[in-house]
Amino acid sequence: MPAVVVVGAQWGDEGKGKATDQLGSRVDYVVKFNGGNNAGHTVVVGDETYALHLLPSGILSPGCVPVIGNGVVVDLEVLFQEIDDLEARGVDTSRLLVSANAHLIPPYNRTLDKVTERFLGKRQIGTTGRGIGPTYADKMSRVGIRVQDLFDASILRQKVEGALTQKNQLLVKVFNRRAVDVEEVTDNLLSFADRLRPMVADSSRVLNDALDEGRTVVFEAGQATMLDVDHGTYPFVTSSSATAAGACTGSGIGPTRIDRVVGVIKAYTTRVGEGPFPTELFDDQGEFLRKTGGEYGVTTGRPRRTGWYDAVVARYATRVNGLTDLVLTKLDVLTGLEKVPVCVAYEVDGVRHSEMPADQSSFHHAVPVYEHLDGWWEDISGARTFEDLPETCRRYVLALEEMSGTRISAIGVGPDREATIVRH
Ligand code: 2SA
Ligand code: GDP
Ligand code: MG
Repeated sequence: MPAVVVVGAQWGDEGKGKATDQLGSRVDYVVKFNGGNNAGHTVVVGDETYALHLLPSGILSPGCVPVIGNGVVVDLEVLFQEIDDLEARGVDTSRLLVSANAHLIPPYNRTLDKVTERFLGKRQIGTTGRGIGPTYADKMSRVGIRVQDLFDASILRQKVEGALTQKNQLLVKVFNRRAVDVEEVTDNLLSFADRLRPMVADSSRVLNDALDEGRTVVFEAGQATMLDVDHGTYPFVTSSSATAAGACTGSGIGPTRIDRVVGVIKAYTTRVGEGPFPTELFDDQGEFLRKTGGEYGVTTGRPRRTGWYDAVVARYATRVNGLTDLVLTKLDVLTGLEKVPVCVAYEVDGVRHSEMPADQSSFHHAVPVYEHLDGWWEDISGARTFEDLPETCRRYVLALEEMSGTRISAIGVGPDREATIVRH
């Protein structure tokens, strides 16, 4: 399996961190290709629980080279804090590579993210407030600051000045804030340069060479399909390409190099932040999923919105990512339900849609059509083969597989690395 892309098939927090970490022991490179420290991946290794935000999950596998690709936005303060925290716990982070073309999140973009949200009022996106949106906006507007700019103080100062010409107008005149000082920002960014320098690489070249040598590379997406800036529930999305195609632009490899695209999908659905969510629950069952599944944001601690599995979303994710297989996670959370509803289609103004409606208003008004599958009571957390699962549980998995249009190659039955069933 030389080049494998791992993406979220719903609205995030499907357990991509665990899925990537599991592959990590058999791979040479793990590449983060989009997003920044808005991501939150919890990985449980034995008695230790790690919450990763900016670093790729491969950082936890000895022998695997973690790479921050050019498509990532990097907050240097967070990067070094995360490195220090892991080192203090005995994790070796010395192999980390950072693309020279990755963009930096300057402190003023964190401020802008938060004040913009406040000004949006009812139209808020519910961002993580980490400066992600403003930094990708800068990249597209060509006023972004890149990793390589840190190594030429004069260029860096010019670029910060260029960006602040517009932003200070906005901050002062619209948001009633004080203007940001060019020298202060430049000095802050430069203070990280010496520590960053040894990690900086031409990551596109490193990865293409590695693939030429037959090495295995995993490309790990942050966020998920339904939060992708092009294919998600725009404008309630993140600002990067979280679908499989993002692995190419975000790391500098061509699409012909990719051998496998794994979609990670929960046995139910969650979403953090605002935006449409057809199968959302507002009752005790929603609370049951939140409590049992521990559905709280890894980065912000926000309670996640919860709902049933949505096969329309699964089929859509299969299509826009070209999934080769699905990893179904958190099946154990559903134990103890008499019936498990699964959304098989939507009804919009009396019309049945079995595929994702192409227009946003229909999706906002979509009413789920449910099939009620039989539940199971047995504790499944010790199951290690498909046959270990109770019959109704097996039928649930096979029904999801049939509805979602892709083979389910692995099933998560608990947070631990070992709590996984691999189907051959
Ligand atoms: P942003 O900050 O600009 O990327 O926010 C835009 C939308 O994207 C959503 N988003 C996420 N959704 C789920 N999980 C994410 N990571 C953290 C986690 C989230 C947390 O793993 O738990 O801790 O709250 C993540 N990151 C961004 C966000 O909610 C907005 O809807
Ligand atoms: P990510 O953003 O997709 O990496 O996912 P998060 O780490 O934000 O959220 C997934 C959570 O589910 C984490 O706390 C994982 O430890 C946990 N998890 C992953 N797979 C399973 C599983 O199969 N069962 C249970 N119970 N928890 C799981
Ligand atoms: Mg997460």
